[in-house]
Amino acid sequence: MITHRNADLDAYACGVAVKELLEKMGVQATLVIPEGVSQQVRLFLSRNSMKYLGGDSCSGEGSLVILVDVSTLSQINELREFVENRRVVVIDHHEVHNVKPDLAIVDPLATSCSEIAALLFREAGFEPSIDTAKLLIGGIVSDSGRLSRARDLTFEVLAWLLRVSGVNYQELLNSMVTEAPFSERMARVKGLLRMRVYRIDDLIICLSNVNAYESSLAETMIRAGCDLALVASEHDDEVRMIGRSSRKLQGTLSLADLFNELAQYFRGEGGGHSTAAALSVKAKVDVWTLLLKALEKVESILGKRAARVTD
Ligand SMILES: [Mn+2]
Repeated sequence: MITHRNADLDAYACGVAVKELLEKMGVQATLVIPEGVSQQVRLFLSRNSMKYLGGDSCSGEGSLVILVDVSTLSQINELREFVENRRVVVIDHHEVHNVKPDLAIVDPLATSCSEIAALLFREAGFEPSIDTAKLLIGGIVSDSGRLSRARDLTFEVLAWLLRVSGVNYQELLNSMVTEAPFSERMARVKGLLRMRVYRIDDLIICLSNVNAYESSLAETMIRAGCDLALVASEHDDEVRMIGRSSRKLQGTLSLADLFNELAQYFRGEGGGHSTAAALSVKAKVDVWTLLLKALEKVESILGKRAARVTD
């Protein structure tokens, strides 16, 4: 059984659960995780005192390969060859892309691969071990955006997992809290100190610069109440800017358009989505020149002048 490389909690949980289910049914299974698990999984395992159950290479034996949470073969690196000569089962909540399985257990409406694995357990009439239940709950919670993308079946299967395992949900959630590293928190705080704020009617537009953790800062600015957060940064031979916007700007200002225009103006490369975009300029441009030019473009798109906010 193989997960995508650098498995996240959902992929790892799903892999462990399917392995356990197969073993309960009398089938031998090995879990292979290309490049090991992510930092998130390592933290989860150590906080819950769990053993890591993955390996990183396939023995030549197994006749059947199960891919869990793998949507394209490029996610499993050099194991592609191993997979190509064997019968393949796919268990996933993504629509399958370039994998041609002999059997697909794919449910794009499921929040996570873990949700599918938990449903398989329940349908097969088996109960997962406590550790596996913890992993599955963690996988569902993390891949569903803390249940914001849950469907009714998600709650049903979560309730079932909690009941059969006796896991304490609050304690489990606490074990998933992560704190940003010192350097990231410091970058955000410095970025907030340097922030220049403008308003156009009831829109709050915020500009700042940091040289690392730009998106972390931009997201912090949006959470603090900015409708538009533009963060510029200087790197070796380029200047970059990223933008994030609040829901309120949707339909009024597309960051993809704004950043395209700025890319043309500064002869850089830019683009993105309507609420998140990035620009890279390979020239010595002052970060504030870039930010204030962006503000000017925003004023012209909205057809109004921005007023600087000071205390
Ligand atoms: Mn997933």
